[in-house]
Amino acid sequence: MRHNNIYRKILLNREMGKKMFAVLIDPEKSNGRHFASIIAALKISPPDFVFVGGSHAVKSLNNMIEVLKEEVDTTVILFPGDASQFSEHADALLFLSLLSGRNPEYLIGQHIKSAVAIKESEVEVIPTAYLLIDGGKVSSVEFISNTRAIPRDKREIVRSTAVAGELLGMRLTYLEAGSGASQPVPGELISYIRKSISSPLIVGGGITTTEEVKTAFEAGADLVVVGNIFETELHQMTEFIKWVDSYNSRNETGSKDIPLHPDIISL
Ligand code: 1GP
Repeated sequence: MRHNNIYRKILLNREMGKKMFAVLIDPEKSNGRHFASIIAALKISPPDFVFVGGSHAVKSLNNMIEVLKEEVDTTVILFPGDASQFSEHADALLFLSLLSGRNPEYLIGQHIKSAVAIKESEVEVIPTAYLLIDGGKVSSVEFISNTRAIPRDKREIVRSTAVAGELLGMRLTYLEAGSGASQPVPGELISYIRKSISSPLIVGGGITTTEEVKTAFEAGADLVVVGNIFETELHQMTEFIKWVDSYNSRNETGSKDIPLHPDIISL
C-alpha cells in the first residue's frame, strides 16, 4: 500500500515552521571511496533528506540507495535526470515536470516511459513543478533538456509558471538555478513566488554558504538542496546540517501562521 508519509512530513514541518535541508548526491560523481566518505559524513549528522540523481544514469544506483538506506538514518528521495533513474529502494520520487521549458520529453515523455514501473512499486511519488531559473551560466539541466532557463528578472513568468504547476496538481514547487550555478535563485524571487503559491517550496542550485541557505529560508524556501559544494568540500556537509539544526532551534516558535495546507487534511 502506498502512503504519503514523506509529503505529509514536509507539510507538517512547514506547518511547524521547521526548515528542511537536503544533501544532493549525484551518483555519477560519487563513486568508490568518495561515496564511502559521503556515507561517513552523513552518519555523523543526517540531513532531513538525501536526494539522489543527476544528468546521467549509473549502473550502481540501486546499490548506492541500498547502502544509504542501510547506513544512514535519513529519507532517500530520487531526483531523477530521466526515466532510467528509478530505484525501488528509494523512499520517494520527485516526479519532476520541467515546466520552465518547452520540451515535451521533460514535460511528459520521460514520465510515460517510467510510469507503470513507478506505479507498481512502493515508492512514494511526489509530483513536482520544476522551474529552471538562470543561474549565471548554462546548467546541465538546460543543456541536456534542450530548454532555456527563465531569466532571473522575469518574475512574472516564474510566478505564472509556478501557479500553473500548482493548478495542474503538482504538490511541490522547485526553483532550480542548476547544479554548480554561479548565482543561486535570488531571495527576492523566492519571496515573490512564496507569496503566490501554497505548496511547499524547494530551492537549490549554486548555494555554497550557510548565509545563502539563510537567505533562501528567510525568503520563504521550505527546503534547501545543496550538492555541488560537498563534492569538493565534503567537510562542509556536517557544518551545513548542524547550522540548519541550530537555525531551527533558534526559530523554534511553533506554527508560523502558515495557513493549514488542504493536503494535510486530505492525506
Ligand atoms: C541541483 O538544486 C540542486 O539540482 C543543488 O545544486 O549542486 O549547485 O548545490 P548544487
